[in-house]
Amino acid sequence: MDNQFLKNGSISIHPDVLALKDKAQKEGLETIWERFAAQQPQCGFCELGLSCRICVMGPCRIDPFGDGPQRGVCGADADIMVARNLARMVAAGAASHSDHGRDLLETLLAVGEGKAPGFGITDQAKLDRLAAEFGVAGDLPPLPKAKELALAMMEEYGIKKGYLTFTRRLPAARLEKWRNLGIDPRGVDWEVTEMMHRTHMGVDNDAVSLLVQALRCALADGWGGSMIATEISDVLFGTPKPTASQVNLAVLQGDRVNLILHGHSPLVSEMVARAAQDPELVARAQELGATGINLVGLCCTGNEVLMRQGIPMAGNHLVQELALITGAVEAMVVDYQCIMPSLGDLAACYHTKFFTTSPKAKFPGATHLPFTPENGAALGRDLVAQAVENFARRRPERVLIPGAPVSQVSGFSVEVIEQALGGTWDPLLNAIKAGQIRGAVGVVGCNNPKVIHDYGHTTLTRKLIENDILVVDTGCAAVAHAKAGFKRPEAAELAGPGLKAVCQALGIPPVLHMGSCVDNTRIVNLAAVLANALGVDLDQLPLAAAAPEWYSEKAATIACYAVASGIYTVLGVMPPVLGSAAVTDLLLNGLETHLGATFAVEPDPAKAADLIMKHVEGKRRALGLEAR
Ligand code: SF4
Ligand code: MSK
Repeated sequence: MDNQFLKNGSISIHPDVLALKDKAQKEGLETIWERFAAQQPQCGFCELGLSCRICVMGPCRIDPFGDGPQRGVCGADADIMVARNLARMVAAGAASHSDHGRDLLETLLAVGEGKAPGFGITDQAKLDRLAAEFGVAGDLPPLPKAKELALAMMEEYGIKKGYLTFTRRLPAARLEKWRNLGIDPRGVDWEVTEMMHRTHMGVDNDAVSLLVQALRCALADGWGGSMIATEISDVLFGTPKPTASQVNLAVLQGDRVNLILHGHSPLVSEMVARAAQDPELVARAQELGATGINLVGLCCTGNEVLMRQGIPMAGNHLVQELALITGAVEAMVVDYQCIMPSLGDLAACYHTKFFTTSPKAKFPGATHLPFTPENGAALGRDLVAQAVENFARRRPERVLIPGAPVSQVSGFSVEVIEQALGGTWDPLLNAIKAGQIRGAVGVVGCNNPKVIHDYGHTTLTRKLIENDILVVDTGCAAVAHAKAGFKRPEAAELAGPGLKAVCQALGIPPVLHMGSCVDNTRIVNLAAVLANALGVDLDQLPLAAAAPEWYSEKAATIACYAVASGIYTVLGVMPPVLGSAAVTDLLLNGLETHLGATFAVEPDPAKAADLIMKHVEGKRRALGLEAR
């Protein structure tokens, strides 16, 4: 893999990131980039997927050049090893998202039972729609209805007879493809457990069979656990609407108490957001010399509160350590996923308090204050109060907040896009048919120190919008795009003439923010809505997905459910599969016949844009639309 950071030392396209990296160096502090360099050269067997430590007869490795061992101790060959490793990545990603979804359900259940003070039903219309979808009696009052819906959705996790309820949102042709391949997802936990079982030593030893189950497991996430997380977050906290806010490290403020919300779940962060408006706490902050309390987000918890509350976004994955290195953070509150284990040590180098709040996620150097639906409101207040009291310990001479905030508009849920179009999908479909908008692409996923920070996202997206392709985004990619200014309505000027005209007519930017990692389900939902409106399957639409800087197991799962849903997906970082020609070929070519979509891998984002544009034009041609 071509490693730009190791080649020329570039770490990021952003001056504020570079300024804080310099500060870290001057202060003798290590960040992800030093640790990444210290790991070089990374293990070649592992990079190819040719190492295995599934059992203690190993660890084993296979020599890709053929001079050394060609089988593990148990007899597993390269195909089995690579397929098992990839399948376990997908299972871990599905488990992570879906467990997040389960936490939302536990809270919805507690709300329904009157045991979660501070929480309530914010989007009653969505509760009603979901209740109807899950067969809950329509005439129940809100709280019993919430309880019954939570219980019905919990069934989606178990040994469900029949297939996951949300899959009914898809065209019949897609479900038939899944049935033919044997990948219609059953219970979420069932698919994850079966994946772990099959990859135990001596169970499923056929690479194709393993990968087919990996797709099924990913679908149980995309059309199960993750979709539950998205939908129930909307019920509890509101379906996102276009909200003006700001992005950059400079959303931290020198004269206010700064509290960062980091991770993925909205449960604690929503309670913190409410507590931060408590006049008593604001008055106490002022008594201590601050002008107020400033909440900011990071990563996907940041996306959750950005979309619903307009809380500004400090940055994405690679920025989390640098946010503490500003020296201006009174408290960082985390839940789970993508939180670096280094943060506790780093916080201790400053006055920053580092709080963990999930009973599932403890960290070194953290103060652990576990969340429950019952204690959420009180916990939110306690966290803000502790941040406020910590303001007095800040050392102004160690503070550096570089750069300036960039404005952005976020929060384009499927419901809001439909409303903006006048309650019908026709204007969007007509713009696509007329070629004003060539197609749409979800640019999603993480940062990875193997790629210059945000270079992949911004280069790819700039080229797509210049060529009249509408971009929707989530996760860390969304932060990169916002920092680049793509999420201001004025960014329509950056788009090609067709897309620019549509954006200007609707007053929207050419890059629409659809949320956090679990909210990739909004993107596949949107694809299903458009496919249903046109009476075609998803793979026939001029759509694609890309994850130019992905790093996580969850991203691998998202990519798998996107492809299995019929969406061509381009990865910017090679997954560890090159050790098996059979697995690589299956992913790049073999899925097309069965699913109408494949993976591609292209580290150069400009070339990735070319691949996507070619794909989009090919789909247009096949639909009988004008094509370039
Ligand atoms: Fe080695 Fe097989 Fe055990 Fe893997 S499962 S560690 S290849 S013996
Ligand atoms: S936070 S999974 S680095 S997008 Fe969702 Fe960002 Fe990727 Fe985590």
